[in-house]
Amino acid sequence: MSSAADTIDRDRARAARPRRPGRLITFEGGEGGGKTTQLLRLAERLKKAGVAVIATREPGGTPLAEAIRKFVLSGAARSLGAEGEAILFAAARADHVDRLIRPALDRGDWVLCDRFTDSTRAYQGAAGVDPGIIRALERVAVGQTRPDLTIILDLPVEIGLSRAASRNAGADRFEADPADIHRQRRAIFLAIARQEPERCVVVDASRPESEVTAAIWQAVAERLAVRPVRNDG
Ligand code: Z5A
Repeated sequence: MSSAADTIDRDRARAARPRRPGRLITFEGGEGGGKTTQLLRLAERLKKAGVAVIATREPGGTPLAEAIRKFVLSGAARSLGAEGEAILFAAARADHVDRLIRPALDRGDWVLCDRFTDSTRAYQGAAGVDPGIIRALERVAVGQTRPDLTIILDLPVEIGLSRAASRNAGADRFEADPADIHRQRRAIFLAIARQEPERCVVVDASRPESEVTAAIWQAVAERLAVRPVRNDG
């Protein structure tokens, strides 16, 4: 069990961020955009370029956060309401950042994360959670550990849902929502990209996989100054 002193140390670590040597790249967007596929491709490419890479996901990435993932995606937390689910996503994220992401960045690793804070803004935001609550939860969960680059994989909702359906046995808690909610989430992701262009790059994910991979590599190489070792898409 962690002590009060451990908690205070973690709070201090969140508040006072030294310039960290690693990089945090997040993949965001609606269902079926290819986040997992493209994250793994980028991880391989970066490894070939000599970068130490950690691939992870949200909700999840640590045993506690994976347990929260199972609970929330099963729909078991639905009766808590959208605010309650937002709190659970934030709790999972705090553990993920404290135990995996921040230590990796401090070592100088590059962390590639499948969904992060923008998913709470889009999914819980579209479900009606007040933006002030979302921002407060974000501060508590991540402190100063913010993405260096966010790739938003954008595509029409219908294409994304049909891709996700072809991959899954059944829709989870969020995939099963009406198309209108999916459209609102897409609009929020695009609004985030407009508001934070220095952090976000929107990639047209309706294109073939290799074209999407090439667009992502171009964004990473340009914005984070990685030199490609090979250029095989
Ligand atoms: N959630 C939330 O509400 N709040 C939060 O704060 C967070 C999350 C962090 C996590 O689900 C759920 O939690 C998520 C939001 C919510 N909602 N849902 N559902 P998840 O992690 O289990 O699933 P996901 O993130 O939604 O994954 P996905 O959208 O289903 O898939 P994807 O990772 O974007 O795509 P993929 O698995 O790489 O590809 C899907 C299929 O499409 C697969 O068969 C691929 O081979 C195919 N594919 C990929 N790219 C292409 C291209 N370019 N062309 C054709 N086919 C392709």
